[in-house]
Order: sequence, then structure tokens, then C-alpha cells
Amino acid sequence: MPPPDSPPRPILPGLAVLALLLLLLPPPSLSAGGGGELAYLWPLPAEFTTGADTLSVDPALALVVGGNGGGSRIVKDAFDRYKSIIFQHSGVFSIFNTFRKKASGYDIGRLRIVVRSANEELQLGVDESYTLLVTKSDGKSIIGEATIEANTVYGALRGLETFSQLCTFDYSTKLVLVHKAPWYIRDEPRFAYRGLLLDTSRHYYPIDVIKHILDSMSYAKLNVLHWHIIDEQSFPLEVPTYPKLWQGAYTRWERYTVEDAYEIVNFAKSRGIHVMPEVDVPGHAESWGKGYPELWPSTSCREPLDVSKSTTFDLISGLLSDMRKIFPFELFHLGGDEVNTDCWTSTPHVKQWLQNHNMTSKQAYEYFVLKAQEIAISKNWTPVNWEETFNAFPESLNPRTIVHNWLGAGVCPKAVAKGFKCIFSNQGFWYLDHLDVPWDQVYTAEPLEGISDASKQKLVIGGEVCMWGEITDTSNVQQTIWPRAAAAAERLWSRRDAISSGNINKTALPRLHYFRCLLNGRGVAAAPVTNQYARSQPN
Ligand code: CP6
Repeated sequence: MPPPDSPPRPILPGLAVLALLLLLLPPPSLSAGGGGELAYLWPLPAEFTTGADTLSVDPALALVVGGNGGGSRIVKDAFDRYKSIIFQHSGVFSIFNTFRKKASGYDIGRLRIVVRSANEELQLGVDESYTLLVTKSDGKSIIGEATIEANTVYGALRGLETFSQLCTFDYSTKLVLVHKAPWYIRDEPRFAYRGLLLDTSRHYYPIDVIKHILDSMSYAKLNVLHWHIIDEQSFPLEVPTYPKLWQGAYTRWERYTVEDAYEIVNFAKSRGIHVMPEVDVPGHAESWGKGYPELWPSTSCREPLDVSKSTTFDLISGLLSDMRKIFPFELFHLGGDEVNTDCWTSTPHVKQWLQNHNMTSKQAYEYFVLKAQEIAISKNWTPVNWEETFNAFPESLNPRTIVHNWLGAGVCPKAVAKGFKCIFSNQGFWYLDHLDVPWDQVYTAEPLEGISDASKQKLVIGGEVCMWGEITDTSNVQQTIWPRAAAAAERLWSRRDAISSGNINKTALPRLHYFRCLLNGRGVAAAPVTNQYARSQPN
């Protein structure tokens, strides 16, 4: 008996099989393995070819820019950041090696970055594609060059990340080397939306910690920070129009000023990351009433927000107006999950209001969600809701709503069938607070599962891993996010066919081990991928 995964015995004569295989298979140089050996890149680029040269990179690597957008501050700053990452071993003593090498010359002395467009607007679907060429000097130029070409600065950022992953420090020569050159990489994301949820209500994270998380996201090419700012436990954000709202913070120090929020949005933009804020209504909002108790149905029954008062909606409108000035991203998350309406039916004045309006509590939930959506839309936002709103009233939900899956596998196929856009976050695989889910289950979760029609597949804008804050704070958040968020990041960036076939313990696991070490090397406290000690290593 052959082992179960061995190919079927040939039926056709050998030559015909070979001819058929040659027709069906992509050229080996374009395949994920680059002709057999793994390319230690994460996430895997769309297309690449490799060679057999080893090239040295000059520690004085110079940036040369071109194109209308080449002069961007974002590109220049990113080049400086990546240069210190690439040359982190270039201490005082390595200078001697630098002098020794200088006589013969480095293979790569310059990085040329061409950015075709000067438009730096960061919206969903922004062009993140790039090409990266790392090759020996062509003989014409005295200094060898690597080249990144992109349509936008955000494509250039992705290309810089990939370039940094090609550079390895060689401990015997103390040189930074690029193995397996020449490299030709052409890359673009599979999904436009590649998110991470961070919950700053259950535990507060200082802004430097959030910035560090943003940096680590950019290493895995994740591009949306879903900032679950507020929940029932705390309200940490300053809201100038309603200055008592942040009385709901844990302490006066565990707060974000308006300036802090700007700072986070700008920092994220410089890494090509959108910030999507969430204001979760009408449930998960108890902390709002610390400063404004009239938002509660009563002091003894505090959730959901009081649906019967117009002042509740005035406050939401004021809050969203203040937030509009901070958050330029077109998506705004309005929550809508886990709403228990018992307080509405048990509090006399709300109960009376329901009767006067001839509404059941379920209809009042719908009324609240739709009103909140209208407020967000009037401020030029596209509303996002957790899937309960779609499950409860799919017909009256605003058609522009983006449905955010979490409960099970089923909702995205149903939502896209009705023409809604969808974000995949199945809690069985992509909830990072579920510590028992191993990397491979994160990796193989597929956002397009159950959707075969190509026009419907397009409505799945991507997916998101969720780092709910009950079990994490500054002390353990990075090792809870990583490395499993990286498994989802490759699912969301790389081509489905390239990462869905073969044995992932051979095609993905060694690269993930390597990527998590790369995170550690960059100061990100990513946890071990598995309980294995022996790992295969590149070069
Ligand atoms: N908080 C909010 C949460 C969760 C949700 N919304 C949650 C529910 C179940 C699990 C994990 C998180 N903590 N606001 C659900 C979207 Cl298992």
C-alpha cells in the first residue's frame, strides 16, 4: 500500500504525463518554493524568482528616490527605520569589516525607491503593490542597487519590509548579506482589509505600547488597527463636546487625550495602517454613564444605553462629530453585538416608551442601531456592525453596512449573498484570546469558505484577528498577538493557491518560526510558535 498522500499511479504513459504536468504547473521559478527551497519571507509574496548569488549590502546604504511621490517624508523615514533594523549589528567593531570590505566594494550600495504617485491619501483599497529587484551591479553602474517600484508610498512601505526580510547578518564575516540573489519580486495583497482588533477598555495600553503594536503589524503587512476604544468597563477617550465621558476611565492616568489619538492615527499612517475606531452601541456602553448617568435606563440597570431619550442620540452625534476630526478612515465600527434588552423592558419609563411607540424590545434594538448608522453616515462614514445586527434584521440594515463576522462560519456567505460587504473574524480561529487555538488552525481559516461566486467573493473585503482585552495588558499583549496574528496575516496577504496546498508544516511552519524570531530580533515579544526546539534555518 502506498502512503495515503502519495500521488496516484500513472495511468497514461510516462511521457504524456510529463507533458501534461509541464502544461499544468506554473514555471518552478514562479512557485512558492522558488524552485524547491523555501524563501524565508512572511507573508509570501505573490510572485518571485530567486537565484544562487550572495550579495553584500553596504552599511552606508544610500536612499535614491524617483517618481512623483519619491520625495515623501513617509518613504524617507521608513528607509531610516529599516536601515537601523537591517544594520542592527553594525556596532563599533564592525566598522573594521566595513573598511576591509570597502576596498573591494559592496554589491548593493544604494536602494532606489520609485513612487509613481504623490497622493498619500490612505483609504481602503489603496494600491499596496510593489516590485522589488535585488541584483548584482549590471556593470554600468559603479555602485550596485536594489530597486523598489510602487504606485504609492504604501506600496513602497511593503516593499521595504520585504527587502529588510531578505537581508541577513552573517556572523562570520559580519556583513549584511542577501542570499539567493538575484531576487525579482512582484507583490500585492489578496485582501484590502487585514486587521487587528485592540481593546483598550478592558485594559489600558499606553500610547507607546500601541505604537509598538502598530510597528509589529507593519512587519506582517497587516493594515487596519480596529481600535475598540470603549466598552462597558472603561471610557478612556477625551471627548471635548462631552467632557464628562472620560470620567469613565479607570483612573485619570489611563486616558487618551485628543492629541494622543491624533498621534496614533499619524503614526499608523506612516506605517500604511488605517485606524478604524469603534463605538459599540447600544450594549457594551455602561462606562459612558459614569459621567452622564442619564444614559443608563436607571442606576440599578445600566445597559443597554437608554433608547427612550433623544439626548442619548444627541450625545452619540456629538461624540461622532468630535471623533470625525481625529479619524480620517472611511470605516467606522458601531458595534451592535451582545445586546441584552432586559433593562429596557424592566425600567418603567423605558417600558412606557416602548408601549407608546408600539415597539418590542427587539424592534427598539433595530431602531437604535439604524439611528446610530444614520448618524455615522451623515458624518460621511461607512458603518461597520458586528454580525448580530445582520442576523436580527438583514432587510432593514443600511445596504452600505459592512457586516463583521465573529459568531460562526456562516454569516459572510449569507451577507454577501444579500449584497453586503463582510469582514471575517470567526471566533473559533481568529479570536486571539482563545489561547488554545494553535497556529495551524489560525493559518487554515479561510475568509472565502462557502463563497464560490467570484462577484460575491469580492464583497469579502478581508479579515481581522481580535485581541480582546480581558486577559491582556501591556505585560503580555505582544506574546498573545504574535505569532498567531502572523498566521492570519499571510492568509490575508498571500495568494490562496500558494498557501492552501501541500503540507503547511513544510511550506509555512519553518518560515513562521523564522518570522517570529525576526519579530524577537526587532524587539517584539512574540511567543514560540510551537513547543519544538529544533528548527530549520535559512542559509
Ligand atoms: N466584547 C465585545 C467582547 C466580545 C465581543 N464584543 C467577545 C465575546 C465573546 C468572546 C470574546 C469576545 N469581549 N464588545 C463580541 C464581539 Cl469569546
